[in-house]
Amino acid sequence: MSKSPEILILNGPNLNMLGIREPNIYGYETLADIEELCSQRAISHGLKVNFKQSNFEGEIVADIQSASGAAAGIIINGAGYTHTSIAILDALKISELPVIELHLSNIHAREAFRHHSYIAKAATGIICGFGAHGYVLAIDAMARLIECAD
Ligand code: CA2
Repeated sequence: MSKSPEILILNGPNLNMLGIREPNIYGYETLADIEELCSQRAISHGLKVNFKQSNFEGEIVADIQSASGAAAGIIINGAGYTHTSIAILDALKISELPVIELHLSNIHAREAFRHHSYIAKAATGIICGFGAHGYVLAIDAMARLIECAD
């Protein structure tokens, strides 16, 4: 039996606090709840997920570099680094993998500094504003992208 293709799901700084603070913006689900949601959805597409969170920019860059050859695509909620990190943008471009940018909140309905995303320049598409369900939507979209790439 052939191995299930892997999707790397990256979560940036402070997302380890989900479900603990600011549920009015980010919802009540914890990151562990979201990981479980993702694993189940991936299985339904014959995929598996490598689900990670880091508070460190360099670690996220290293994870993206490791994905080349190992993962079929990257879903990334870069959190605060979305709006600041050229290093993460460069790593995503270098990977040459399909990328989906994801946010729990609708960043365009929030403060002006959240309206610009560096990650968007490397992304096939962006999902934002659907809370934890956005991760499910992103996996569905990635499954379609990977299928099309075959
Ligand atoms: O909406 C999103 O998913 C964001 O990526 C979340 C980031 C924010 O900087 C982006 O503009 C949009 C913030 C993540 C912080 O996570 C928290 C979790 C619990 C409580 C407070 C913050």
